[in-house]
Amino acid sequence: MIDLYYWPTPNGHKISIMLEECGLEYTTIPVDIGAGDQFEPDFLRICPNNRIPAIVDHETGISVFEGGAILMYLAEKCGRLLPDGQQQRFEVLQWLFWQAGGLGPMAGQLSHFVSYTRNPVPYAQERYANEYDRLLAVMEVRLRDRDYLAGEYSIADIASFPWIVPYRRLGNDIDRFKNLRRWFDNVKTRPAVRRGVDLGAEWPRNEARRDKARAIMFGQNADTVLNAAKALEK
Ligand SMILES: N[C@@H](CCC(=O)N[C@@H](CS)C(=O)NCC(=O)O)C(=O)O
Repeated sequence: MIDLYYWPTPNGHKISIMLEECGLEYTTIPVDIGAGDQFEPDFLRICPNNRIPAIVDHETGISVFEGGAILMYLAEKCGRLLPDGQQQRFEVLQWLFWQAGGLGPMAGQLSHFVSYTRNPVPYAQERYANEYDRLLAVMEVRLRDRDYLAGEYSIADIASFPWIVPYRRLGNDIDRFKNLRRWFDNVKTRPAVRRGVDLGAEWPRNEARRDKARAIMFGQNADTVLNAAKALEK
């Protein structure tokens, strides 16, 4: 049995989708990031980065944080969505790391400056909007002659999909990108993807707009981490 430490956000969806694709049994443990659950000692022992998602696999005793690492772990566990052959494996891994180091962080910052900042910063908004736009075009070109990022459907597609979902809110329009649109529609209609995205959809979703949540999520610095670590020592 796997424990999934989760909140219904794009990074959370990567793992709920993956668990559904693999058909693995799991228990969902909500980590309300707007209420500060990411600083609870039990969670920090698993994820010192105070960010969801994380998993604990009770069969092996292994815990993993960081979406990309969790996807690799689960793919190895279920023997699917990350091929064994070296060339195909690195086709997938390069796009997985592209998502983790590019699409995810850029879309995340864009989301912050579009939806959460109280003081609009046009330079920041434009900078991240342009970068998100550029990354969508990278996908568009890549998908010209293949159905999925690494040829076959893989953890690279699962990692990328949740950050394309909010394209409208992020001020983009993927109808401009015919191949990306086709890919998006194909991934979106997979039953496991639907189930993964639906997990916790009915939970409160506007946490970052509430004052308390804003202070918790957007007021973090080194002291936040050092103080939380002190509490762990007790
Ligand atoms: N690089 C991490 C990013 C995880 C992440 O940013 N998670 C957000 C939710 S989408 C979070 O837990 N935020 C809590 C906070 O900001 O305190 C991953 O891919 O797992």
